[in-house]
Amino acid sequence: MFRQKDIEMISRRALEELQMKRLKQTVRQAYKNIPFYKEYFSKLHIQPKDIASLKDIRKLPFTTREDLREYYPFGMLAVTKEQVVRLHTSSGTTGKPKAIFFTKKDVDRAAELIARCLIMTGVAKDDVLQNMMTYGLFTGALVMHYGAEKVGVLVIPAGPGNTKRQIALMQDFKTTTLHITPSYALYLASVMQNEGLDPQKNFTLRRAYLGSEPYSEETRKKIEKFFHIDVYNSYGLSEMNGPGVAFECREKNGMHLWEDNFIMEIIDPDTGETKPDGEKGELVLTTLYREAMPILRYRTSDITRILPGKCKCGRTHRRISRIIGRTDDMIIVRGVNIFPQQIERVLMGIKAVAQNYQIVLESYDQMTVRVEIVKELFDGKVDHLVNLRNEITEKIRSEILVRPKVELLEPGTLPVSEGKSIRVIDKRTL
Ligand code: DLL
Repeated sequence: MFRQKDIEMISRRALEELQMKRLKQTVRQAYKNIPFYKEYFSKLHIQPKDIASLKDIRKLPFTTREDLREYYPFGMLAVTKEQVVRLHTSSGTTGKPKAIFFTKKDVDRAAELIARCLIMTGVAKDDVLQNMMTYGLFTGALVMHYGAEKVGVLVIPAGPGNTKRQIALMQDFKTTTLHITPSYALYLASVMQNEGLDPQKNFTLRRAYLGSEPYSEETRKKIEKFFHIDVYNSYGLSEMNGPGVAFECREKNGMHLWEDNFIMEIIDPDTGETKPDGEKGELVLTTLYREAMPILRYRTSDITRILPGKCKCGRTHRRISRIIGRTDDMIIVRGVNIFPQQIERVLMGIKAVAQNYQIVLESYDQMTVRVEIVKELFDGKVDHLVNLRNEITEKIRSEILVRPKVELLEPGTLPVSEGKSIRVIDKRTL
């Protein structure tokens, strides 16, 4: 059984020693058991013994999504098929899926990381966690489920959708904690609002874990305010177990990335060079404590930075900032690089904006932002709609330096997805 405080408050020196020991094991295991790595190492003229310090990690090859796809289904497995007990896949938007395998120990270790995250945010045995992520090949629900059971909370395996039933479950079983995507949390808020339900009355919610898709600080605030809860940011990806890679503590000032299980690096996505702490770049992760699928220097495509300084909570694992965007999410309009999240931040900071929006790329020069606004504004008078449209247009323009066309819509007009939301419609590639 893990001793939580010991590992979370471990001195940096002891943590680095542990990382080194585990890195050596991981590299040996990958080299010995995965032909892909063996070939790669020989091409680069390196051997496991060349990894003698943490800095030497830079000698290792990157692993990319394309590599995982190419070696699908069993090519990246480091153990026999008899040893694996679970499969998850991550499909992404295009191409072959990626297969992620777990041994029994891997399942248990992933659950321990989740347990660590939950306890860190104050969860105890008397809590009730409603797990509103999709159960199935997606890691989001199952990995959380096992971790929450490890803590001993009551887990309601609700999955997403059927929002009225979700609300009934929350009331009947006195749910205290939600595990939910930000887009579904916004939708849930809109349904409760329409039903005239007040989260402060007849509900016992205390907190929510939001992750699996990007969202802004403004969205966090909006959700916290509506539900009267604490929202904690949760980051992870299937290739690294799923949720539980990095998680916010009660300070809510960036996510502690569990460095006893992963080595993180921030690189320049164009050159692959390592960037110093504090600078923005692509997050690269190496697993340190996995049996079935050790992965070296995985390029996550996620843009973030390592936050400098120590966290007040005393945990020594460094923190990453909210994910700023993905290298493959970036859109270019009129030659300007834009992350959809910049637009979301502007929208969610405007009071009259409701919960849902969509960005439509009409051409290389023109984009339309379609945004739902509160229904009281559709009262037949047009002046305030025109003013609001101008305000939104101007605020987005000053954030991204491109003037979008803005369409104001009534709540409920845009599609809601049960899994990850699709915010950008690219008509240029349709
Ligand atoms: O989304 C795992 C997960 C489930 C994390 C539940 C948190 C909660 P994938 O489907 O493989 O796995 O997608 C991983 O989602 O590379 C990020 O781009 C994005 N992502 C995940 N968490 C966050 C977050 C799960 N908190 C991809 N903020 C990652 C922004 C996130 N983006």
